[in-house]
Amino acid sequence: NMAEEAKKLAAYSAVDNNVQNNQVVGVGSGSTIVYAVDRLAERVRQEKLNIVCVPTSFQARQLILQHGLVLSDLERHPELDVAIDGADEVDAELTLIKGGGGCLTQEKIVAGNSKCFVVIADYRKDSRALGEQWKKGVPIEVIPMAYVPVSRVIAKRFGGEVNLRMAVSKAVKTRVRRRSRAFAAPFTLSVLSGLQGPVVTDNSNFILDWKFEHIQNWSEVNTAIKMIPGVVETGLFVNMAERAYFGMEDGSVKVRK
Ligand code: DER
Repeated sequence: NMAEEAKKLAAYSAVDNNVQNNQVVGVGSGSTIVYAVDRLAERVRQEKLNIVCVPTSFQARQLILQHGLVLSDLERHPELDVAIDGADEVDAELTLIKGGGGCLTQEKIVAGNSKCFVVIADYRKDSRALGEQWKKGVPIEVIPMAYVPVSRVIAKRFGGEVNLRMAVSKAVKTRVRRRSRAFAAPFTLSVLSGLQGPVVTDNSNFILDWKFEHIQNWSEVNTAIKMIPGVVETGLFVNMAERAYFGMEDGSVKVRK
């Protein structure tokens, strides 16, 4: 569909214009990055590129391994040449909301230790101001024992609504065909497990989603939230992205610097 095609356009353009031989590449998380890893693997094969990849989540680690790319880490490569990652929303100043997929902490660490941080996204993330299109709020990773006081402090000091992100497991449908003649039709056993407690991150923490009401000074808010005892990281990436590649509906790629 159009959004997936747009993700692929952005991902291919970013990889083709920002990855060279003998580089250490940070690999983000989410769905757009999958196209970037596809293109990275294709280029490694075609051009015999010698690159190593540092993941930002278990998901990214699996993508790297599944594509036969060389896996590395920050112990061996504390400084990366380029990091490529998605975003939930990008504003005119290249401030990002990230963490829709719950990987914001390792993503910010990798992005923060890269010489160049490049964002890839489809047109739905291309906003003037944060909150225009992304309505799920700013993700904030917190130490589990502190999620209630942290939620209260944020709501009190900055307004809006703060929710603990809950895991929803999909219904499991198992078609069990009954032996007896009486029940010729297949008997479907569906187990709807519903809410299964809070989402737990790769770092064994919880995620709060802060639905802010007004545009803020994101740099000040990011720092203030980061200082609240119990906060591990915020999904506000301020002054970090070098440029953003947007795949557009008309098949073009828009670059914001
Ligand atoms: O959770 C994350 O930070 C992801 O990178 C997210 O911001 C983008 O995910 P998407 O590419 O699936 O939209």
